[in-house]
Amino acid sequence: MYTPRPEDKFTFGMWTYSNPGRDPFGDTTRAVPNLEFHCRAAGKLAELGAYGVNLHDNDLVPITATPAERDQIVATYRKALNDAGLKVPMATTNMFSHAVFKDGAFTAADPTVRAYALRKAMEGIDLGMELDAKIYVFWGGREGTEVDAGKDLVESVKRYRDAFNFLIGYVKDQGYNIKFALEAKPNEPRGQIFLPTTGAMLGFIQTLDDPDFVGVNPEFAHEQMAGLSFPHAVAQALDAGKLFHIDLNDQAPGRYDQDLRFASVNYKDAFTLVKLLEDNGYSGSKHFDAHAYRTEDEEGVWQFCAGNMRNYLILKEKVAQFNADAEIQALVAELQADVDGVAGLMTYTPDNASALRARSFDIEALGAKGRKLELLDQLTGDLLLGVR
Ligand code: DIG
Ligand code: MN
Ligand code: MN
Repeated sequence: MYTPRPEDKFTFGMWTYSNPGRDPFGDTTRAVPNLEFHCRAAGKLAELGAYGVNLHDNDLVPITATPAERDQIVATYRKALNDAGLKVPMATTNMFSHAVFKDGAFTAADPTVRAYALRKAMEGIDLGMELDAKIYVFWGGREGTEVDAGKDLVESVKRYRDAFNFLIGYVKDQGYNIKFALEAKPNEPRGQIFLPTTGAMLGFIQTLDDPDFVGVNPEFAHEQMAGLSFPHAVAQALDAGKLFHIDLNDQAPGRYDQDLRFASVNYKDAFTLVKLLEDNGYSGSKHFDAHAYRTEDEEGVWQFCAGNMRNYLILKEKVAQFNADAEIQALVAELQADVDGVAGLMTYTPDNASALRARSFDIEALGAKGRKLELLDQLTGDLLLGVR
């Protein structure tokens, strides 16, 4: 039971399983990763049942590498992936580690930094294509401010848009089969990060020259950091046909970005999220953008990787149980029932408008009707806690 298989499409970023445990108050607690470790890790992840590995350009190729060194590294890693049978479904550019990006990349006030960011993104996209990635994520970790007076806030949105319009043009001219997914975060590492939520990203995408080319990559921790509901953000992305990728993890409210193991904190939100993905036939990667506790050794890291996938599969079974539970389903149906036959009146036609204006509503009776949500929530909790 709960054994992950490649067809589950579970993926891990190279930066997740190889996180060396450094934090703002302490040094590494695990080995700093090198190419040999990543090649070995490919086999280990395949053994655990993962489908693929995602990467930033510099997770694999150091920013200082020569073209010859780059080609050698890519060839070595491709062999390890092929031997392990792992895919690279998603790639992305690191535009947040090097000091050059300390005040942003696409929205940096310095135009030379913006120009360099475009070149680096084109090279990152080339690398992603070489590894047969289908989704290219953009997380603007440094795109923001501590001092709002330092940037024209409207011009910054325009610069962001110009960058994506440029890179979409590049991808089309190259004939690449890849789509973009934008990942929001409200803050950290910047005091304020531009386009802070998935909702903001969905609005921004509509201002691009080719909105169909771009979707979103919502992350559980990032919506929760903003005090928002991750399932609600994902539901809006699904409705818009824009859920191109997803970063799964967990997060305690009101904390820095903890990137905890999926469903290790918010079981009910994680259940709701898995129900959304499964009920709506989400077929993309289920990417765990998380890392093991700083306390763990390498064995603990593999237990962390296995735990992410195990938790998803346990909740997937709970969703099937919820959907098959006669009492729960009867209650859910009852709560949505169109007892007065008004559903057909709520698509605009002049007749429907007249019918609604002519109709009498007993709002006192409507307001007095119990919604049975205590019962539904208890039944759901019973199911999640394994007593139903
Ligand atoms: C952080 O949540 C970001 C970076 O790790 C990466 O750019 C992106 C891809 O999952 N998530
Ligand atoms: Mn995160
Ligand atoms: Mn992420």
